[in-house]
Formats: sequence, C-alpha cells, structure tokens
Amino acid sequence: MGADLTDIISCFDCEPVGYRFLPLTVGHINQTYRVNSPEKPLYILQQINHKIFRDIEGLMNNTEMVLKALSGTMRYINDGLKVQQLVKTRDAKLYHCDDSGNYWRLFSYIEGGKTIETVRKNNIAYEGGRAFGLFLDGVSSIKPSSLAITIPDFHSMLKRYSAFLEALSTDAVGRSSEVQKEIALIKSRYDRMQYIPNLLNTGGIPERVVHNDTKFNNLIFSENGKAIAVTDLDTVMPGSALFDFGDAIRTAANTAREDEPNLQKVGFDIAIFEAFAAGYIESAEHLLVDEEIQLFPEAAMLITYTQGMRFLSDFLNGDTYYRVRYPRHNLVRANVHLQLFREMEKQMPAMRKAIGRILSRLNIEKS
Ligand code: GN1
Ligand code: MG
Repeated sequence: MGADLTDIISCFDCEPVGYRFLPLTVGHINQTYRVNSPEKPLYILQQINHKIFRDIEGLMNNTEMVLKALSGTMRYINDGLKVQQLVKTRDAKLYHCDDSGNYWRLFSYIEGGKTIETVRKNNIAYEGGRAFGLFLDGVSSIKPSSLAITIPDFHSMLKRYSAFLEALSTDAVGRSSEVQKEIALIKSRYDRMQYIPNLLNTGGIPERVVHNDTKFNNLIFSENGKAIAVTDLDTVMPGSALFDFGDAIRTAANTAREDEPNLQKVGFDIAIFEAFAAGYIESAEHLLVDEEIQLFPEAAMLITYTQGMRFLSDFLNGDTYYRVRYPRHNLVRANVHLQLFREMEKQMPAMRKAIGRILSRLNIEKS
C-alpha cells in the first residue's frame, strides 16, 4: 500500500505534528492505523475498503448519525461508555479521497483502552453484554429508514447460502474437493437453520437499528475490565437484535480464537454465554421482547453457522473478501466456526436453561 500517511493526515483538521503510524492487525476488511504524536496515541486512521463498502458517502453519513445518537443518550454516557469523534477534513468533509481513489477517515483515539480476543472471565463477558445492550438502546432513537444500507442482505443466511452454492459450483480455484466434509455439514443443517430467517421474513421479530458486527474485539475495555466503548460502526443498519447477540456469542463464548488451527481447543463456554446474555438482557430489557430473548440460543447457532459458511465460501472463491495471512486461513476460520456450531448444538438445552434463569431472576427483582 503506497499512500503517504503523512500526506493523508494533513488533509484532516488536526495539528501537523510529526505523527507516527502503527498498522493494527484487527479487522479483516479495512486497514487501520494508530496515529501517535511524539507523546501518545491521538487518532485512529482508517482506509475504508471501498470494494466492500461501495457507498462511502452513505456509510460515513451513517457513522455521523450513530455517533450523534450515542452522544445524546444520557444513559450511554452515564454508564461510562465513551463515543469516538470523527475528525473532519480541512474542507469539512467526513472522509478524504486520495489521488489513487482510496478513501480515508480519522477518529479520535479512546485513551486507556484495549481489545480482548478471547474472553476468559465471566465479568468481562457480562461487561461486553452490558455495552452492546446499551448500544442497542443508544441507537434506538435512529429511524431505521434514515440509514443507508452499507452492505445489502448482510445477515441474510438465505443469501449467504446461495452465495455458498455459487462458490461451490464455480469452484474458482479448484478447492472444493478438499472440503467435502465441511460442505456436507453446511448442507445438512440448512433446513434446520431457516427457523429464524422465516420468522424475520414474516415479521415475527421486530426490526431495529443494530450494530451487525458485534464481534467481541469491537469493544474497547479499560485496564480494569470495564467496557468503555463500542467501535466499528460500518454495518450499523436495520436488522435484528438476534444478529448482534449471536455474533457476540460466536466470538465471546468460543474458548479459542476465531482462527485457531487446533480444533480441539475450540469449545463453547456456557458460563460465558450466560454472563454475556445477563449483561445484554439487563441493559436492553426495556426494548427487547420475549420472542427475541427466547431465540437468543438459536441466534447464536445461526450466526455461527452463517459465519462458517461465509469463510468457507471465501476459501472456495480464492480468498477475495477477507484478508488472509496464509493460504488456508479462511478454511481454518471456517472449521473453527463449524466446530463451535456442533458444540452449540449439544449445548442448546443448557443455553435455554441459562436464558430461563436470567429471566426469572429479573422477574423476581421486579416483583
Ligand atoms: C469482518 O473486519 P471485521 O473483522 O470488523 C466482517 C464481519 C465478520 C468478521 C469475521 C463488513 O469484520 O461480518 O463477522 O469479519 N465484516 C464485514 O470475523 O464483512
Ligand atoms: Mg467490521
């Protein structure tokens, strides 16, 4: 990547003081840099992947709208969550387009923060749930139709399945023969996984403005284990709380990283599930309806299944979507998700019981 980052940052409305740029490895889509002044980190600079996010104007307007809604939500702020600020360009735009046609944006840096890849403690899971629940509350003032659709059908399992079949029949790089077991598993669960998509289609579950990319490392934590910010707002769009809950669980309750090559390390941690669910339900209780809460276990399975299918499709397509560090990286990620999915199938009754416990505790507290 050839852009001169000093040139890029000089287009934004900030002091021109000999910055240093540190490429960050989080995220599979955009390229992110931490911008340090000589003394301390000050900004987050991002090159937006415009092959994936085609409507940059819409995306950045969404971001501005979401940040504004969150900043105006007293509960969000009072509960200790910080809101990133967008630094505009010198000509007061939300992003900069460079000479090569690449798009850039600049955020303020949230101080004292770290991200967590593998969740090992229940109180961290609870905190994460609380933060994503508060986020749901914070964006509930936004009218769904006012947001641009940054990626159409983002969480449509049915569309993702069609794309998977397409990748399979094209077999662009001749990889299908080595993934027959994975293909068989995905096909065998397809009918079963249509339960939530059918309910969404028939209006059985409320449509809301949701985050849509609630992997756990999109939360920023303080050193003492408090969630202090929710980041990565690119896919905030109309959707379902089931997507946010499920996506957070596939990352938080996995005992391994999402690209752990040793599948024996991949397990489903029911205690983490329960702690996250408690935080999420408690903080968004006034919004969530019973139908949604009861479907949380099913949603965790659906998102894990779909994510496995997305990684496998990208492997079959020759790694055109997610950034990979080695040739079979997407296959490793797919297998982690399919393994986690199988573990979740076994623990479905335990997940349902956990949700039941949380609800009865909340009911007792209310009465
Ligand atoms: C991508 O780039 P990142 O890590 O924020 C993807 C998510 C996936 C995730 C898998 C726009 O998110 O949907 O869940 O990878 N984002 C997009 O870890 O496709
Ligand atoms: Mg993302």
